[in-house]
Amino acid sequence: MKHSLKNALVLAGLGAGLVSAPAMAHISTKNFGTFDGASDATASISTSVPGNFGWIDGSDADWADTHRLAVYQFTLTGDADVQLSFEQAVAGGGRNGLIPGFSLYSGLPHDPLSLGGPDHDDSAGSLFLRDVDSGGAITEGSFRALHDWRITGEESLAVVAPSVFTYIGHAYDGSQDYGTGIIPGGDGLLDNVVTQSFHLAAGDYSVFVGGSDYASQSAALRSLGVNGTILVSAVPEPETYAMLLMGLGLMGVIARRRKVAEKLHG
Ligand SMILES: [Ca+2]
Ligand SMILES: [Ca+2]
Repeated sequence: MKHSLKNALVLAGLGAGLVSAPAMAHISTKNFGTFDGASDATASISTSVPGNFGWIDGSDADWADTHRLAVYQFTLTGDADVQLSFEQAVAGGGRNGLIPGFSLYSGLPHDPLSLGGPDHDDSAGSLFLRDVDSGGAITEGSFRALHDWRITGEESLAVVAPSVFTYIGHAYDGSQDYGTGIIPGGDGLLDNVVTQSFHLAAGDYSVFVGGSDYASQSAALRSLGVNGTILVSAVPEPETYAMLLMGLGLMGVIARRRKVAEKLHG
């Protein structure tokens, strides 16, 4: 693409962002909370997404618009086994039907207060990052379902501190092939629920959730309910295993001594 055209697109995007910013739901997260990984815990939060394709759209070559996804976050202060589950929210008039998909990343979006505004795909900074990271290709947004990606709320091409999402894993409901072969990570059972477990170290994590129906991009945008659940399971510490093994060993010694004693006195 010619440089002048790219600049025009950046300026057009900047203009569109400024005009439509108040009406758009830029990145704001639902916070599952902070978990220490030493005890079991769970949390559930319901929200909604516009359209049924936000997640799967980010698995293709031109990425996707984060406005079509919901964002959850959580923090671990120690290692933990974490199960994430997302399902359609059937409550509410006509809001059911989501075919959920999600990706898990380490990293968090900016606190909107720290930049004067939340992260969004069409900030001048995000348009610049998209241009750099795509090698100049046209992108639909900043979201990438299967890779690391970056976004910012900074309205300047001189991006100082983008939010960086480092890809960990993904899963989606059912099975999808939009012409490039079966997209890996489908659970093969189209029942409006998807669940996946991860073993994670202490840190901050973001989960981007949206629809997995690639073909529905041509349909009218409908707000679809989603219920997210996190289940944190304690991981036994190495010392716990050691104590367990020592305990078993001690019981063996006691049993052998008892046998010896019985022989001596029997
Ligand atoms: Ca796309
Ligand atoms: Ca399923």
